[in-house]
Amino acid sequence: MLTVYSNTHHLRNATELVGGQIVPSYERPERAEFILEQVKCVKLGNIIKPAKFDLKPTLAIHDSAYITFLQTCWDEWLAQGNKGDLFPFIWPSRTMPSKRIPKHLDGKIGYYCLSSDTSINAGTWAAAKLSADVALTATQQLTTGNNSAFALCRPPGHHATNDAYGGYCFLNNVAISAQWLLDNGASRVSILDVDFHHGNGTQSIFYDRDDVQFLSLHGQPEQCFPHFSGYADERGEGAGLGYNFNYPLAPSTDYKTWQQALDQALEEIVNYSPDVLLVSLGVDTYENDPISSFKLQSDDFKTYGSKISSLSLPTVFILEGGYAVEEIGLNTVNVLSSFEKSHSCKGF
Ligand code: SS9
Ligand code: ZN
Repeated sequence: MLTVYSNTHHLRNATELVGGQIVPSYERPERAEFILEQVKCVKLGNIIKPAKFDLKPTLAIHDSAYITFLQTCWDEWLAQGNKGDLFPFIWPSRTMPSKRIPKHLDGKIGYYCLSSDTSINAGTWAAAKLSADVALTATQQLTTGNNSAFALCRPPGHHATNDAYGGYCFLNNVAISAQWLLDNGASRVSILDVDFHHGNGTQSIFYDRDDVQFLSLHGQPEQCFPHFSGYADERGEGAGLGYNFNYPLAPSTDYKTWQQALDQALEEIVNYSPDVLLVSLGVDTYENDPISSFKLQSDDFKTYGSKISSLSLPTVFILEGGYAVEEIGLNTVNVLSSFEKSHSCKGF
């Protein structure tokens, strides 16, 4: 399987508010380095650099004022005389809804941000844009004779909505890729999100559409981030009703139970019969993940990699979360290499 990678992800290296202290974020450069090392170690396949895309595919998913905000907020923060990373501190709320977009940075950032775990600093916008380019380049491979590819990208994307960032995500890489496919010959795309956290951003972007089917296995929102979406009764709306599938699972779910949910999701994908499958590949379902609580073991990632390959669909894996950095390479590549071992399909 081909991997798309660029070391410019290093531009994203920020802090996080953990336990009342500002510390290096769990979403750190080492994550991608450990995965790259393992991709090379098992000889997964060629490693190519991302192509450069203009903003068109990004603006097909994201609000243009939101993109302008991401491009300019760091300079605005510096111009105010600040030195540290940029965090939000006030949000619209139930009694104070966001009818207007504030002009002051303090207000704007609350408007465009959904969680305070994600700070912004100098390289953030450039890295987020490059991460989307990595995902798009991997996706583009399906139109040039490859039947699978891996986007080794960071920062991740699945929590980012049309106009909000958070959960370490700025641009929704998988959503941008799905839209690119629809604009380049696909009629139906399925997105399977196996990250521990609910892909709230991806869900919200395609909630009223029937050309993208979204399925997510995740920790139940009563207990797990992002807390305000991911319930099983969120099935889509309007034309999208019946095309959104959530499988919320108890915090300490083991592989056996997780796989039962995966089997249900795979059945729905077969019923939908998409042209392409995109996998939001987060390996924070691992038993030793520092911020998640499922109990998957390293070999379980192999088992589900070959299950996904049994769909026989052109497939792009797009990296999302996974924070046990020492084992992130093994777990990620276990999915990819066992997928590859049994995968065959008609080209897209
Ligand atoms: C709050 C932690 C919030 C959650 C980040 C979600 C990871 C995305 N104690 N951070 S894959
Ligand atoms: Zn996650």
